Amino acid sequence: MATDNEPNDRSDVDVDVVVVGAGFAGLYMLHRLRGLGFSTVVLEAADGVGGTWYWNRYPGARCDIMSVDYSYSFDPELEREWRWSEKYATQPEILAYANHVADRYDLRRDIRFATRVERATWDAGDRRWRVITSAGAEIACRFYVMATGCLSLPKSIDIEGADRFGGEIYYTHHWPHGGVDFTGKRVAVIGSGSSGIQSIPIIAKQAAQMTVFQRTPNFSRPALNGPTPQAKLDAFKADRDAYRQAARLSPIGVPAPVTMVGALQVSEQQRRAVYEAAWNSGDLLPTTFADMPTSAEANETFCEFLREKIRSIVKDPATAEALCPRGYYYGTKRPCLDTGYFETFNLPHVRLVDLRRTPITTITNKGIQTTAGSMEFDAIVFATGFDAMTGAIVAVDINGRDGLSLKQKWAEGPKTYLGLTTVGFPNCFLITGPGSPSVLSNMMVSIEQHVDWVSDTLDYMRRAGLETIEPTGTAEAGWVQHVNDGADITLFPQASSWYMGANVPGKPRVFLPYIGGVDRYRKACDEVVEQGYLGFRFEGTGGARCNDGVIRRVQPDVTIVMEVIESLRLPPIESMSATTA
Ligand code: NA7
Repeated sequence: MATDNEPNDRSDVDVDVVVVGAGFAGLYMLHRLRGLGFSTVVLEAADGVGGTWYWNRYPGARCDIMSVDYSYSFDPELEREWRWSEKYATQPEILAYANHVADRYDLRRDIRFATRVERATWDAGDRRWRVITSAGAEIACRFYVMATGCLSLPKSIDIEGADRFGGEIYYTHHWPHGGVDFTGKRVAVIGSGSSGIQSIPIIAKQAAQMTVFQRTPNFSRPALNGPTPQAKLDAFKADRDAYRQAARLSPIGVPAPVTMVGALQVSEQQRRAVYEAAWNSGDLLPTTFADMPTSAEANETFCEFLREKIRSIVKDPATAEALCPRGYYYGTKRPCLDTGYFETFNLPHVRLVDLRRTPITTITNKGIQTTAGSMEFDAIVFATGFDAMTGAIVAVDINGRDGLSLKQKWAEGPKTYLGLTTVGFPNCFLITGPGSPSVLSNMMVSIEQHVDWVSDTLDYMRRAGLETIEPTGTAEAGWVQHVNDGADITLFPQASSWYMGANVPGKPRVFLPYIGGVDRYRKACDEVVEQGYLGFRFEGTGGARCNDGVIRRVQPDVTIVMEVIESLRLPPIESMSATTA
């Protein structure tokens, strides 16, 4: 890893763009903006690049989208020179890739490391953002880009007594760089999401005793990690461009067959064959049946198949039953891929505590107390998740036009146009923000699409002499409605998931990502541009204009129905009256 990361630069500067975050989104954003000749500063809280892959160093951390897919596509040379060693790369390998990219494109010189953004304020007079960093610097910029990731702000530990524990405490999202040796220790892990499911089998191999505190059981299937499947490599090598394009035009950002067949349209035998193939695919998002996200009855057939698998693996029937997910439908909470997760519960030194039956009452100096009694531990690992999608954005004190605070604006749930912009915050962009496919897709594909859209927009504005861009209220309201309508025809809103904000006490229950698919979403973003930036208002020295409109619906055949409500061409700024300002 490079060591020339410059921490805490205190100098005040004035640049075209400030980007917050040096994860995969921030790195590519910087690369694109530099290529277009925009002066750019990236502000990063960590002392290295990689974002989520910098922080989440827990044992077993790896991606669960195949690495061939979970990598940049913007430069064929980069693709040619980088070889992933496994189908699902480990966190160290993904972090090495992020560092390779930072070095290869000489990105570090524009990144201020160990620098947290504390406040960003729109200065309407100057038409610039003023960004205050933890180092005390003020950076002025025309455009402000939040590339802060969807799962980057950890959820506060909401368990009584957590600060009383006298033993070792670890958080999967903030793991010690030197690793942890659990040999001979009595270890508790709280949480059975992806981080828990990936780390528990590995920690269990070291620990003398291991106790898993599970609130909600999760659906998980074997990752079957190993070399990248030859068929995938062949398809990729045969025609790289076609492969990448297929990913961009797929529902989830990974080339995969799409089915129109419903689970209840086929015989039980045929259904089982599809489910067995899914189980043996080692693929997070295998193609099963078209009605899986929308039909409770169809979805339940897969849920029961997966429960049967758990029962067939876990020897103790009571433990197996406690591990069986119930009360929500497959996919409506983020499913997992694992390596020996359920098998771990067959080990004699591993036990499961079902918090639905015996909730934690408090954490004590020596361990954890549930309604069933107290247990003592040497170490507690918190794998309790994130304030997803909005947490990291509103953690920064962002103030837009007329002093409007983003946190206040989003108090009842995020409101965006395309998940990219929000009314009241001119020249502010969100990479993979709420209301975009983001976490329901291969993040790399969604990141590249957003970064390209923002870069192209900034380039267009410069050429057209436009200084500010902001969505209209009509466009934003229409998009929010469209995002909600999409979610409401699925089973997703029924689950208490982080997609719904339900994991964070007090967070409004709103479906956060866009469920219409990467393909339709891309089409919508492209159409917005083709229709003269439908739903955006621009101002600049050359005048102001607004093509107000709304995306009415995105049809299944990927046509977008858009309606232009009114097209306004406003006079140059110098002569603009209060009604047009
Ligand atoms: P997740 O998926 O949000 O999992 C967090 C887990 O911690 C989940 O099982 C939670 O149960 C559990 N949790 C959270 N708070 C508590 C309390 N107070 N008591 C007991 N259990 C609790 O986060 P991950 O880090 O595992 O994964 C995040 C994403 O990263 C993952 O989806 C992939 O996209 C990669 P709950 O389900 O809320 O009942």
